[in-house]
Amino acid sequence: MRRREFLAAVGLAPFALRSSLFASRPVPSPSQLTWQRDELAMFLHFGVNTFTDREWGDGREDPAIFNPARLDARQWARAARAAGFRAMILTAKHHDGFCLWPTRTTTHSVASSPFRGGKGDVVREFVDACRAEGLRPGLYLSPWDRNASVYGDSPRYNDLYIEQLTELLTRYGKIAEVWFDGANGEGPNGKKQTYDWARTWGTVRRLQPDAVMFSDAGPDIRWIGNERGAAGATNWSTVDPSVVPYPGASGDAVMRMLQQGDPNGSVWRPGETDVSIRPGWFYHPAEDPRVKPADSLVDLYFTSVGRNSKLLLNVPPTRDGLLSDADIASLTGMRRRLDAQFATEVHAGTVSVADLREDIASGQSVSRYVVEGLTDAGWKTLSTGTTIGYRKLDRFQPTVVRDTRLRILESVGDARPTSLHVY
Ligand code: FUL
Repeated sequence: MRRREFLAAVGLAPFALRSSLFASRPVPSPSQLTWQRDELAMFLHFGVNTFTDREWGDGREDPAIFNPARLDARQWARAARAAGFRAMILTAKHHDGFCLWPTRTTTHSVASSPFRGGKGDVVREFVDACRAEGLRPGLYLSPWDRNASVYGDSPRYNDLYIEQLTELLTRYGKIAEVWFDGANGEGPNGKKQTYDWARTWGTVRRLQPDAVMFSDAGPDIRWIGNERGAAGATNWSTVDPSVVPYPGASGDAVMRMLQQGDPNGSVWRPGETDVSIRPGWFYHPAEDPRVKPADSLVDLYFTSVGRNSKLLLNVPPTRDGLLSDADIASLTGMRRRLDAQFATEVHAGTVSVADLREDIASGQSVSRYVVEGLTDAGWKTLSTGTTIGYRKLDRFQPTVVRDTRLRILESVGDARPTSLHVY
């Protein structure tokens, strides 16, 4: 079908009157736009859990077990790039507290391990590999730390955490994304740790002003609300920040806000969809037969990128320090299928996928639309939906058409040019 640029012409008259009310609708920052356009980021869970075969270490692991003898971060980055990923995020520290870089804050790190004779730095190798392959590096620093003796002694642990963050954000050049979860436990003193998120976020802004920060509560990127790989079918990039006040907040309203955003939200905070290629986040040999096949990865692409989100797909390195052949085969298959799917726009013939895009640089507005195809029996509905945003991908019954069109039925604020391509 012909490429269609839809101006605010179709069925939008009532909204034109209201447009001045929405003159200050939120728009993405340049960093948020770059983040979204990357579409695919690879998550790498790696650390002592890789060697103990656990998902959550308890902090008592002996650093001597960390010995990825064949570690090659370039292999991770090459596989990511070949599969169309544009960024990677590494667990610099997970809940067990083991640091993948030689930190001054604790001896519980690679410096106490046999890796590279105690002189290794996985974070360094990771960022170097990202840069060599043209990928943007990101880091996950778990706030929950089951090794730190001062965890639970809130001000002291917060100082330590800021020191670790400062090391990560000052030693390794530009970091594109800093990833925070809300995991929160008690320290050895039996007290629950109180995090200082304002200080944490302020530190990132000061040291890496172009980085985006991810957490349930942003401030730049929000969690999508599940680890199954599915953004809401309705998914606004704007949110009401008061509904999710801090990372780890729970409840129905929180989950709804994470999944769907809010059309009248005051803040631009698009959703990131994190999911693992395997059942667990860390590598476990027993899960080798359970690597998601290429078709499932394509499905995940449709339910994340295709729902105005970004896919953060976890592919965990093995004990050797390499991505496994099975994982790479699935990634390669996914790329082949996606390339084939979107290789040739169909102008007349059999169509089964609609690719819709709003120009989000100036915000998000479409709230209801229909895609129609001209068949021998006249115009027929191919797909209907609510939000579009950066990208909406609809799969439908293969249909023979002579033409297609997009009709925007409702929008919030000014409707903007929205494109339709069919495949
Ligand atoms: C969660 C963690 O508890 C999991 O282990 C994993 O890292 C996931 C991505 O985030 O908060």
